[in-house]
Amino acid sequence: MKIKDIRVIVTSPGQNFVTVKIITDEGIYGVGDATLNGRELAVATYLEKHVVPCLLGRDASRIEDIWQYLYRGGYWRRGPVTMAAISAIDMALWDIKAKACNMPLYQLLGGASREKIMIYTHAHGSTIEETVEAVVQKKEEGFQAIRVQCGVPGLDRIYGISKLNSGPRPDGGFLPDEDIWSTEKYLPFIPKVFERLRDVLGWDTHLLHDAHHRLSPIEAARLGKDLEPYRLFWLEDAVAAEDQENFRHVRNHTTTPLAVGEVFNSIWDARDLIREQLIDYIRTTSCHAGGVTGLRRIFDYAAMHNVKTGCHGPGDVSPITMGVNTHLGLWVPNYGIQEFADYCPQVMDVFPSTWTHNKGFMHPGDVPGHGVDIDEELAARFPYERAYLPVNRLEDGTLWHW
Ligand code: EZ4
Ligand code: CO
Repeated sequence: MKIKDIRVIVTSPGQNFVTVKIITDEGIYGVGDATLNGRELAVATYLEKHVVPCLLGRDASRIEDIWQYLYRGGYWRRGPVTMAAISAIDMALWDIKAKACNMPLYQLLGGASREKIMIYTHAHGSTIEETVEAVVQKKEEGFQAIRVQCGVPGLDRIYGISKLNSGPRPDGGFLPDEDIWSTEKYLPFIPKVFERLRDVLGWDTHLLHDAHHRLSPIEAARLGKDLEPYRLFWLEDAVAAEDQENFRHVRNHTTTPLAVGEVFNSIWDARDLIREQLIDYIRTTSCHAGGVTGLRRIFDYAAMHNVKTGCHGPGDVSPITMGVNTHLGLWVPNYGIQEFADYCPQVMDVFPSTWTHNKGFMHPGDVPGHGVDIDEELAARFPYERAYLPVNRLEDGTLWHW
């Protein structure tokens, strides 16, 4: 089965998504997600100009060889743009292989280890009471795990959830919005949010929190300690993790479980964290860390070291990534949880999907392949719009982590 054509499709049904569609000479096709929020066109160009020409005519069944060809063979290894491109090709090839075998992807991986996978949703508010209300509502919808973010008094935005842009520029595009941050205001406040939540909810709901890389190791250690009484499911991105050593400091001081990895794009980013058991959950996701092939390798390595999975699943990765992650989650022995931010109906119309969610759990469906497709005609009606994640500054103007 030879690769006959590869299309790179950029569409913006409310959010920019980059999709790869690989078509074989036998008529079977597969799709993969190459979305990299705020840098979409870099990946699309990388694919169109540098990857697609090398793959036309190749045997679509040789997934591992193509992965190595693009990773080792490209000489310039890793990096978010390269790895998003490799991820999308890999997902599309696994989709093709599973369709050719007439099996859902999870069967090829080794079959289901569970009936359904637990997901967590998001809830936030600008005050504690608003936040409590939002969390209670998600609980009533049936979610057993909820990520909670709350506005900090004195800061005008709820951090870590913004998708806003600064408004249209004269050319119709957008530039990054700017947030303001104060660790001094945040640190003493956040434990109060969880204290109140435990008072209202009791102990049978999993609560998660995302610090979005904003703390120093000793600040994160303090937060982890202060949150211990409220038994979080995890504290996410407590510190920036370019330096994996940062996590050792946090780990030494707290029993609050730690999760990191949404910005990682290879097993090397997480090697020390996993090998030394400095984290509890690895958050790499299929469209950024090498597709099925990349994640499978990271997850097996994590399993040897008591680290569970907790894939990134925000609204700015496409439903294809959600589908692939759900197959991986149904199979992987060391499953932890899957983030699920959900999509607006318009996005789901562009990406018809067999995965379903119900009362806090997902299933990938049982059609051959990974079960997610793209409606190209509909996608063409939503052209790319330049958009960015916000940037973040301290109150004195210093550029900070977003
Ligand atoms: O900032 O998806 O856990 N989820 C998150 C997300 C990420 C965005 C980055 O594109 O932290 O909101
Ligand atoms: Co996060």
